[in-house]
Amino acid sequence: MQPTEIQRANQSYRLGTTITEHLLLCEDECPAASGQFTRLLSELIISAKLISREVNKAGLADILGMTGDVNVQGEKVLKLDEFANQALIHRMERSGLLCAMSSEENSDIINIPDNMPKGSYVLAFDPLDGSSNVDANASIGTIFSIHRKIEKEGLSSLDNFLRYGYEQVAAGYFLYGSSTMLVYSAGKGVHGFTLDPSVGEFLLSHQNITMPERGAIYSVNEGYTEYWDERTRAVVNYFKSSKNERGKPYSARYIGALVADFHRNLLYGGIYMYPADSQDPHKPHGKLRLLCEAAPLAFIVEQAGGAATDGKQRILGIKATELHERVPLFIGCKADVAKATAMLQGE
Ligand code: AHM
Ligand code: MG
Repeated sequence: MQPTEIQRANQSYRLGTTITEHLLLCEDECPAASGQFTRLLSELIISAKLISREVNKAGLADILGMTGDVNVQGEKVLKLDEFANQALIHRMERSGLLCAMSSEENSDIINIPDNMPKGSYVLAFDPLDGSSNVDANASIGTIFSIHRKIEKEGLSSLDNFLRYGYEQVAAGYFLYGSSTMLVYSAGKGVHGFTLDPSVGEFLLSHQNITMPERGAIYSVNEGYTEYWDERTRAVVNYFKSSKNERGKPYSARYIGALVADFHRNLLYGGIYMYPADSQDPHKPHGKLRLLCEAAPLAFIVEQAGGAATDGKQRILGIKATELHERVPLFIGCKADVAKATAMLQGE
């Protein structure tokens, strides 16, 4: 009898296909691969393990009074999001794999110092997405987007970031939840790995993740209803009053951490929405950043058979015009996103 997908996943997890083995296998299938991409992901993984370690003891540190500005040794204690940002910058700038970085936490591009070796990739990241959830012990994550450097005379570092999302060579996220996970795509499907703390390795736990055509969950912060335009309200009302494919109402689920809301919908099927707040002068284009949030998750969702739009166009078809550009985001199962887009267009 052939094993089911779940049996295969369990077996692969128990027998321990590590992320490194997985990446090396992928390299073997691509003769042009130089190993640089594998090294880049490995550096990200080490950074994420450090972040995961700090996230896991965040509550404890608080109880022990270690989250003030200065700890008992007189050392400055970093807030978790600052720690995550610095952990990533510190490792990645020494990796020799990048020509520049951009972080949600830094207003400008982070150039690789002159005394460090440079590489041919460009990295954008949100070091700790959903960090306002830390004190409540809810899931948070790190999102990353990787582009290849454009080899052309006279280009500025900024030109390497102001690109189309479809040009990404890979994207993914680390989720610090009940377990720590890595979900990534390099353009050949979406794969999930779970950190096994006893062996200190990410093991393949979710091979080839795919989304159903329609979901059963809608995720949006409805507290902002008064800021939305009529069409956006109609879209949310549609999901509240429709039945899913099993004839049941959609469920509302909203953690308030994009990466955690996205991950649940990726696995269970659903749509996440952060619309433009047309009545809120602070968020006319919504809240989420194109380069380090919307585009990498759009890359993943499309690889899993889903879709992502800003209500007018495919997120991956938007060319960024500024580093911290914000976009409305409707992301999830293909049919749900298509319905939302059609309604937003007045169809
Ligand atoms: P952050 O990157 O500063 O954490 O902000 C983005 C977060 C997303 O993770 C989440 O989906 C959203 O903000 C929640 O915003 P709101 O509280 O407005 O619903
Ligand atoms: Mg974020």
